[in-house]
Amino acid sequence: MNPVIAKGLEAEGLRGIAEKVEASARLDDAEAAKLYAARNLHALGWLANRVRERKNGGRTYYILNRHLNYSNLCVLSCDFCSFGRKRRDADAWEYSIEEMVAKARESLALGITELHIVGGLHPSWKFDYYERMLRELKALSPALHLKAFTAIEILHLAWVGRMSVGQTLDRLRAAGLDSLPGGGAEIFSQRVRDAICRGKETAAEWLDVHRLWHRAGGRSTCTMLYGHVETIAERIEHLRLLRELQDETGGFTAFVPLPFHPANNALSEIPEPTGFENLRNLAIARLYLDNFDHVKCYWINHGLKLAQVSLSHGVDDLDGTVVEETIYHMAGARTPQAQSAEELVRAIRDAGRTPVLRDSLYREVASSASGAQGSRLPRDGRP
Ligand code: V47
Repeated sequence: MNPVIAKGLEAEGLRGIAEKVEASARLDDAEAAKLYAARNLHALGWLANRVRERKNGGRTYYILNRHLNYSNLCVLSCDFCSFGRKRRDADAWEYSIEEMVAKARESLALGITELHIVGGLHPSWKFDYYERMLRELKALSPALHLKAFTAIEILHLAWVGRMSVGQTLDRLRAAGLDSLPGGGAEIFSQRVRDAICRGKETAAEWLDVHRLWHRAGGRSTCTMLYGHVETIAERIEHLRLLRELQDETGGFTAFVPLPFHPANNALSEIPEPTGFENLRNLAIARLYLDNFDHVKCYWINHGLKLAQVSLSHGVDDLDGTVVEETIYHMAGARTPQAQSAEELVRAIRDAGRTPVLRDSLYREVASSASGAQGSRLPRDGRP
């Protein structure tokens, strides 16, 4: 081990943890708290990088995807959210299925393989609207992967359709649903939920949706929205609940931390997490979530430059081209809405990593040798 790192680990009292990491032993909550107390990011990043390289070598994944936020109308009013609107608001929107199909068709022609579809909890759409949405999008191409509806939306659709969650998932799968995105988890602690999203479904309900989906053979991602009113202990509890469900089902493909964005919401007096905070959070997630194959740094909410640095702090996935993003841009994100495949590949290569174009299940589509090959997205990623 590099003597500077060894000294840093020693000074932070992390030698025992480093030995466990080397032995691929599981870290407990007290050890996670010790990692969160450490201030030597260099040493933390080095440790997380050991795990990243053991699991994924130098490979760094990216995907040609498009996000589609079908409506910002929402029956909830979460304090952290800058996206949700009521009917009376001038900037509320709802896409018709024809508009969604047109957007998807444009992006499909440019090489995307995945649509990431999420929106508010719409006040009046019926269940069959969502089924028709999936069916008509799938009809564009059976190979187009539909990653759609957070667990919170699934619970809303179950309520709208007067069905059990299992029946809801079955119906949506039959209409074309391929996987679930990880949004809506926020922080699992009920104290925090009561403080920032009163009335939203509980941790147990969020976890149950993913459990049912995994048991039926489905895959999903999971998230943690951090950097607002939660304590470090509550972050660790959140990670523990995800790790426990992953032990049980193995259905999560990746963990995606979401740093809080404070603009235009009811928590805007809270400053956004710093770069240091974001990097150490990614590194600690990599160290603690030993049963996850992938940790994703979503470049939209971390910035591409920090995302690039994260590739040596535990991260092995940057998400994708995205094309159109509203949730973070309404909350003050200063990143572009889209990234070309060429820019992602350049960022990955410049960080000394090997770009791997992946599909939604982390199967390789084309790798470093071909770089951005396969994408016909122009340089700014937009159609
Ligand atoms: O569900 C909303 C969060 C999520 C804010 O699964 C906020 O691969 C920070 O889940 N500040 C949507 N976070 C984004 C999301 C996502 C993104 C990329 C990849 C994947 C994946 C999932 O963003 C919401 C909510 O949890 N969110 N508002 C905010 N102001």
